[in-house]
Amino acid sequence: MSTPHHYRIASIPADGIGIEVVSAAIEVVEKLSKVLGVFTIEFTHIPWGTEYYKQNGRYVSADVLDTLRGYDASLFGSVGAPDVPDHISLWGLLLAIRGPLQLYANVRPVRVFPGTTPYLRGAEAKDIDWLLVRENSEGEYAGHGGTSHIDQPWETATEVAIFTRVGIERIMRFAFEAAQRRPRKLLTVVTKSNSMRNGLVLWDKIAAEVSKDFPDVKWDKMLVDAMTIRMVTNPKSLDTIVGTNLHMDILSDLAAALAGSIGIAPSSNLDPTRKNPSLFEPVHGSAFDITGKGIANPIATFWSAAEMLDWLGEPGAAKYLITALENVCAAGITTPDLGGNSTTKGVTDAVIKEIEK
Ligand code: GGG
Repeated sequence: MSTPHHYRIASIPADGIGIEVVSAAIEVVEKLSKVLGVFTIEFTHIPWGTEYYKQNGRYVSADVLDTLRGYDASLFGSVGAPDVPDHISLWGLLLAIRGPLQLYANVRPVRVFPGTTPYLRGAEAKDIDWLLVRENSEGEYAGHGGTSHIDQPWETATEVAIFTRVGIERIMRFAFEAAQRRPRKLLTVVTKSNSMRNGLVLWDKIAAEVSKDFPDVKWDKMLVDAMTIRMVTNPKSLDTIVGTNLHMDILSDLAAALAGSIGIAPSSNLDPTRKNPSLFEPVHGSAFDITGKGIANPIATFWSAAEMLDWLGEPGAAKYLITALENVCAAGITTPDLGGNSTTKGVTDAVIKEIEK
């Protein structure tokens, strides 16, 4: 018998409900490792987040990248606190990791879980089964821009959207490959290349170039405004979707809501070259309105942990975990965001029981 592979994971719960759902996910993954016996796993707590910021004046330690490079992957919770401006917390933590570590592909699968109803008039569960691919290092999130004439009547702020051939080409190729692996082999490229006449025209141009290498993938283009209508009125026509950092940040929240709840939506921040460790996190934020109430939905983080195991080379364990999650949801053991009356602990215990079966 071969020795089980050992994985070292940085756990960064950070803020709000992130702390509750990451600790639940660690419990679940450790149980999975014991029951299956095919891998071992060790989580190391990294205390970055708003409390760290209040004590140290920064959200992450100075050696943030070297620290993360010491692990096989990171499991992240959520960032944001009521008493710190959102742009300080987001740039201090998540964006201090994604860009510099070149985690350029943010992958967000969206489908309707058993026991969950799509939030879409007339839609059936099978109508929503999408793979959203968000460019994760460029656009308005590249960090270019500034403010001048502060507090003057002519105060000016710029947010420069940066798009490079290298950046667009690598995400486009990633998206075509992802679409090619899925049964329908269908890709929609989202831009706004009518009003954004430089960067997003380059997106259209590179999409057409890259498509030549994927003759078996059927692809089309959509402007982001029209795309919101298509997602609501014709969800069946979509499969894999790729777009810019900002557009897909917005569309992935819409997609998660249409599928039933952002509480189940997972996300992988990948470096497809595998030079840097990837980071996995629920799509949702810190949700201070429900923090401490014990009702945060842990499914998005469990599903993100399953995506992490798959990425690390444990597809069997990932599938086993997803099946356990589906069975628990199908049995109606869900938190209030899905219409249930269970708690974070109730769902976690039920998933653990399902894993032990
Ligand atoms: N777990 C994800 C999280 O904390 N999100 C907070 C947020 O504001 N995210 C924006 C983004 O994903 O770019």
